[in-house]
Amino acid sequence: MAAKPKRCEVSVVGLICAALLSVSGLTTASDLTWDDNGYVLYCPCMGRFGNQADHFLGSLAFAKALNRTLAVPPWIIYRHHAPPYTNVHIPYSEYFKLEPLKQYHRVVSLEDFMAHLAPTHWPPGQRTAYCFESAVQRSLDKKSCPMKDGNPFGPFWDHVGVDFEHSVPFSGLSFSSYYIPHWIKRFPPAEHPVLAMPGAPAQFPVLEEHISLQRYVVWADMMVEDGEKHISTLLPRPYVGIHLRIGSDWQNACKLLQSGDAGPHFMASPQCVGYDRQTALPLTFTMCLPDLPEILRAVKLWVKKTKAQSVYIATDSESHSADIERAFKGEVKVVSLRPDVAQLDLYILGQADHFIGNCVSSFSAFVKRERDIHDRPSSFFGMDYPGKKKKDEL
Ligand SMILES: Nc1nc2c(ncn2[C@@H]2O[C@H](COP(=O)(O)OP(=O)(O)OP(=O)(O)O)[C@@H](O)[C@H]2O)c(=O)[nH]1
Ligand SMILES: *[C@@H]1O[C@H](CO)[C@@H](O)[C@H](O)[C@H]1NC(C)=O
Repeated sequence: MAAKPKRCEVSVVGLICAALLSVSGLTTASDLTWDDNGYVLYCPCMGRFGNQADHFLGSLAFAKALNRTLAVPPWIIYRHHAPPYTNVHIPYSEYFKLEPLKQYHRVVSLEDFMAHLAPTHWPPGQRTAYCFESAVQRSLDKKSCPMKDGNPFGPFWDHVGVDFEHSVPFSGLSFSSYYIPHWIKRFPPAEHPVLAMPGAPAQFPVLEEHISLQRYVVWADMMVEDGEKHISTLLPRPYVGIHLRIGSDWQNACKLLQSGDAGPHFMASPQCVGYDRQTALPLTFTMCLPDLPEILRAVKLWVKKTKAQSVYIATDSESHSADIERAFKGEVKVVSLRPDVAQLDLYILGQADHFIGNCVSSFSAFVKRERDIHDRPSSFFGMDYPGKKKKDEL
């Protein structure tokens, strides 16, 4: 294959160029050699993007600990409100680069694994599923791992083109680091080359020790280009980015906090209250579901502190942009794109001069982790100085 161009010039043929790049970027069979230390395959079958991203970091760490290559799955996007009204499977590399992951550990995209390795090394007839004993009890036939029972399980493995012929149930194991030697002993790669699992071999939320793996999750060039274009045309700096997670599904989730006995750890909340239950700060209802006065208070505070020229609002429902504009008497530009691709919101929030997130949301957590890597400041609604990182100069 001819040497591929390093980048596309920005031009009217940009799209064509991008298409050519992605074709020449395809891994050829000869690039891929079988890893005798085996593979980890999983379905990112729990939750939407933020949950899947948390699980991805844990799975990456798990594969490395087992010294198996991670088959990086596509993201599952639930498009039930808009065409095609079904699950869409977006290759990892559409949003992020695969290459930087390799600085941490061996990876291959699940698509390349299926196209170039599976036909020879993991052919139909030899596809074994691995799952917890307890999952077998929940399966339809009570005998096999429920790999394809229900949504998103069935559509995912159908998309990948896999049926499972055998099941290996296990118990007495978990995905924490304590059990790694047990995994290695229990499933030597010579006998169990491909550990395919119905869910991520990871915990939610992401463990504290895996947060820094976010540094290997690097935006794809097309995402950067698109994101930067929006920022430079719409958002005079400095700008404050905010994540409003306030829709009806979220309102219901936050109700669980109102009883008061939920404790500080709820979904992604360890990111702001602290991972240690003994020392965790209290989690308030407002931190989960900020009302308009709290949204305005926090935005005003950080716009003032950062002398922001504009505010970017990412939202799962309402943007409250009119209220926010009014709060600044029109002197601060207020922008909300409501993009079709939620990752564009993530990108723009990641680049903001200050970010105000929702502590309980894993969508916010993605942004917070990325910003921490680059030393960009963040806070949360209902809590201006998260964690121990209280900055005196602010
Ligand atoms: N575009 C966009 N989508 C959002 C925003 N907030 C939430 N969403 C959508 O709602 C989903 C929320 O699910 P997750 O990403 O898993 O994050 P979470 O906030 O922890 O929510 P749950 O998984 O529902 O508990 C996101 O993946 C998006 O699809 C937003 O600000 N902008
Ligand atoms: C890990 O796997 C790689 C690739 O198969 C191999 O070269 C290496 O020796 C393994 N490391 C250990 C510690 O087993």
